[in-house]
Amino acid sequence: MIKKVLIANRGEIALRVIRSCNEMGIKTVAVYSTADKESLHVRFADEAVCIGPPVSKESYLNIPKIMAAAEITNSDAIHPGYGFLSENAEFSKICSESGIKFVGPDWKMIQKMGDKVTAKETMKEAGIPTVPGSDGLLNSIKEGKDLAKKIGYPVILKATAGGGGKGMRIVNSENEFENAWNSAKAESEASFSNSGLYLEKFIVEPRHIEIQVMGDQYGNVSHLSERDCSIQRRHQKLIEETPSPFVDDELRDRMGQAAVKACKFIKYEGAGTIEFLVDINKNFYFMEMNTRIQVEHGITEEVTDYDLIKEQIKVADGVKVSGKHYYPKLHSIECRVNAEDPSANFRPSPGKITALHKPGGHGVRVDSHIYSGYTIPPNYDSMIAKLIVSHQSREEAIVRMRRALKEFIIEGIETTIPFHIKIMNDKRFNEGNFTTNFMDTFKY
Ligand code: MV4
Repeated sequence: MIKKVLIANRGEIALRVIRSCNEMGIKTVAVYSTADKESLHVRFADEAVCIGPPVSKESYLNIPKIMAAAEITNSDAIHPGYGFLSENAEFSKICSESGIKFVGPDWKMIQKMGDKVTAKETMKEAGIPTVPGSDGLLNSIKEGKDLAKKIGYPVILKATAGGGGKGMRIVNSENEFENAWNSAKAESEASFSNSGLYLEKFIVEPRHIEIQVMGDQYGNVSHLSERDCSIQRRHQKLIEETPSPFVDDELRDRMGQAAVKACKFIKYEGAGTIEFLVDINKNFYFMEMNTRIQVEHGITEEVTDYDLIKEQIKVADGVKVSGKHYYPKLHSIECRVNAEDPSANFRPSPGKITALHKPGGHGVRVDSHIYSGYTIPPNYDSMIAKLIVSHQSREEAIVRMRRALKEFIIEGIETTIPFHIKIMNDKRFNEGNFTTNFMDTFKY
């Protein structure tokens, strides 16, 4: 039985995990860097252990320090949150070898899905649609050019170790191929110490639509419908919503069934997300699988009334998943509030919050670790709050989001709130007429 969980993370997600543990009667252990001494996750956990200096490599990414903290506090399990060590196969392996339950899939699963070529091959075997492209890694420029000619330009080169757009190049014609190849290879090597590239047909103006899944230790899998994450900037999501304005009941069932089939094929345990690219004709293609809880999980919780963190911990403890599927009963939208200045190219804006008013009222959820007087350290991700609103219809949810954004007062730093207000008033956003290219033409 899991009685004590160590949370190997910080900020809002650490707080989020603590909240579910509290409701489950599970004790919590926070770990923190010296920059986070005054953080709420430290205050609200039952115990807290300092694991090092502000720089992540020496604290939140330092596996020996975290394992030591788990040992001295007698923790039964570690929840990794998102980012940091959440998709680190080595960490998951060390946890299991130390008799500490990693809340998430085993290390082999993390490794398999972390290598994009292996993940794609596996999904192909499972019968999930994938984008036409190379069979595994490309061995030479010539092989790439020949294949691109066969498939037809534009094509896209991707890093097998990639994610987040690193090592990725769109190639519009053969004369661009060599330069794209060389820069993608160099970037992959520099970022991941792995220069392996593969090639795909480039899907023009796709939507990024992902399916939330939950699998158990016995092969049962439930899906919890989709999230539309098409509104991104430089591969950072800005706004997510569910249901997607582009997904009808028929497409939802097809994508949900594909995601479940994929998870059953790989015997997936825990919370996961299957990311799809969806083209204008409603064809969908497997893109990546995330083997962690994601930032945007909250909107799914709001529309399905399902606590994903509680279920993650239950599954880690050997509890079964029902195998039934969950469909949106409401419409939910999330705006990520970042400590960034949208009028200065989203430049980070850390510092002290001198005054704060969080919005409230019916259908408003704010997941955040900030408080009045809190100083945002410059060392970590700039997301400081997730503003989530829900309502019966998309139209009403947008109205509610505008209202909540206007109520949200954060003084002392710049935030992305004014930018979100602008999007909530944008014609194309309101029509649900957007793809991953939305930000290319959006003028703030
Ligand atoms: C694509 C694509 C179009 N066609 N693959 C971006 C990050 C990485 N996860 C994969 N990405 C893309 N892959 C094919 N075959 C377009 C993108 C893409 C994108 C995807 C989702 C959300 C935002 C994006 C922004 C630019 C490109």
